[in-house]
Amino acid sequence: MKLYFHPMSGNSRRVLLVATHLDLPLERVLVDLTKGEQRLPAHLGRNPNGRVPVLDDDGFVLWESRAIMQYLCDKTPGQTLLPPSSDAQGRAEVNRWLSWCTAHMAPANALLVQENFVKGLTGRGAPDPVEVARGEALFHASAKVLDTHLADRTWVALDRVTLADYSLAAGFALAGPARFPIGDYVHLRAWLQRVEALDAWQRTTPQR
Ligand SMILES: N[C@@H](CCC(=O)N[C@@H](CS)C(=O)NCC(=O)O)C(=O)O
Repeated sequence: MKLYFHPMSGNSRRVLLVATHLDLPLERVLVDLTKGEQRLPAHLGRNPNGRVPVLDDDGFVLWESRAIMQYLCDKTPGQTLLPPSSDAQGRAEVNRWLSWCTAHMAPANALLVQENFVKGLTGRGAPDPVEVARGEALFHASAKVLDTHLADRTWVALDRVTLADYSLAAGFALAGPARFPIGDYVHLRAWLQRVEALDAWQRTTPQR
């Protein structure tokens, strides 16, 4: 299986975390976002959205990071990151947080990453204070929900590491350089430290 990715992309990291956790070998193919390679015809042929990650499993091409995470689990007998459909409630619990990540936490993270990190990296000028304020307001609204949820639990869904943890934590990989206002969220920070201590996190940390 090939993964078209970029090392600083949180959406790519999400897939790498799951593949590493499941011990699935992925051939990594760099799409250099800083050079605009995601908009070249070759990549648009793989993903008309012009984004990474994209998985190619022997000609089956799949985009959208959380769909790829679930596909990798469904291909792996005995895995524990996503309950089987026979455990409807367990699976729904994980899917709840995957959907929430897509709809709420990830857009807040992405806005701050764009303004406070990507703009500088790609020479597109200073952060726009209006957009940063919008990103911070979105961030606080969602971080508060996650922090409260994590006050009395170790992992986001169920009693073990699941796709919910990897999906959400990947969005925090650039929390420092993108200046996420994370300081007050003690439960969220403690959970992030637990994820960062996992072997899959250590083995997918990009080398700068
Ligand atoms: N919803 C998509 C989002 C993918 C996405 O936004 N990827 C970013 C990198 S983290 C990208 O390719 N950006 C390129 C661009 O916007 O030109 C997913 O979960 O895979």
